[in-house]
Order: sequence, then C-alpha cells, then structure tokens
Amino acid sequence: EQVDESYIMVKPDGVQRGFVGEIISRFERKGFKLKGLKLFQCSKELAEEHYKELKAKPFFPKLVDYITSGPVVCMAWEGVGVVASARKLIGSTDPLQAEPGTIRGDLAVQTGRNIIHGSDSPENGKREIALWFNDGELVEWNPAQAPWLRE
Ligand code: YYY
Ligand code: MG
Repeated sequence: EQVDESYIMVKPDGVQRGFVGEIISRFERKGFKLKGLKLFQCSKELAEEHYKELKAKPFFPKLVDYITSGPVVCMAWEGVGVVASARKLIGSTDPLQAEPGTIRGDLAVQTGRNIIHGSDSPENGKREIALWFNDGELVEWNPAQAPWLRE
C-alpha cells in the first residue's frame, strides 16, 4: 500500500464563506493524517509557481488574482491513496458538474470560485507541500486511531 501526501488548500472564497472547519472535518473524518496547517496570505509569485502548468491558459491571470485575493488555508494530508481519494472528496473542477456529496458539489457553483485545491498526483503532492510549507511547519506524529483505520 502506497502512503502518499496531498497538498489541500481552502481558497480565499472558502475562507471568506466560513468553510474552513467543514473542509478540514471532511478529511479528518475520512481518516487521513494532518501533517501541516496554516492560514496564509500568498504572494503573486507563489501563486504563479503553484499553477505554473497553467501559465498559457487564458484564465491564468484571473486565477492568480483569485488565489491572492485573501487568505488561504494550507494543509498537508498523508495517507494510503490520499491524492486520489482527496480528488474524489473534492469533486470535479466545475462545481456544477461535481456530484452532490463532494465538497465542490455541495458548496460551490463556479469553476472560478471552486473553494478548494487538491494535488493531482503523488509527485505534485510532494512538490506542492514543499512549495507551500517550510521545513519546521510539518509535523511527524502517530495518530492514536491508526490501528482502528488499517488492519
Ligand atoms: O485540479 P483542479 O483545481 O480541479 O483543476 P485544474 O484544471 O488544475 O485548474 C486549476 C484551477 O484553475 C481550477 O481549480 C480553477 C481554475 N480554472 C478556471 O478558472 N477556469 C478553467 N476553465 C479551468 C480551471
Ligand atoms: Mg489541478
């Protein structure tokens, strides 16, 4: 079983709309392990680096403005299959296509205001966690519930 890491971020609209607790709760309840958490005002440079694969897209400038428009909540989550599972919990990029029960399906209506980010591969999970967190901000710990989650 492959243990990987996902970078999950509540975007500025998710913070402004008061969904921080609800979003953290969905990942906690699933059984993933929180390794890093902070409220953060991101710079234009960091937003551009995070989304560098989308640099050529017409929506890129608006995306960078959106991500820097207010504080975000940065999270590092670890677990078996966490990257793929988090994408399922989050739902489709376009919230109108996202299934009910998913975070975007329940809480958002527009792609440009889709309230949350989740890494799209284990490689990008590692890359994004290294980009958004400093060394001292990530914690190694053993959740007491571990034996009740995995046999
Ligand atoms: O990984 P995910 O966030 O679901 O979608 P991406 O294709 O990586 O795009 C990143 C981000 O860009 C998306 O969450 C909103 C924004 N975006 C947009 O504003 N308009 C699009 N047509 C596509 C993406
Ligand atoms: Mg993406």
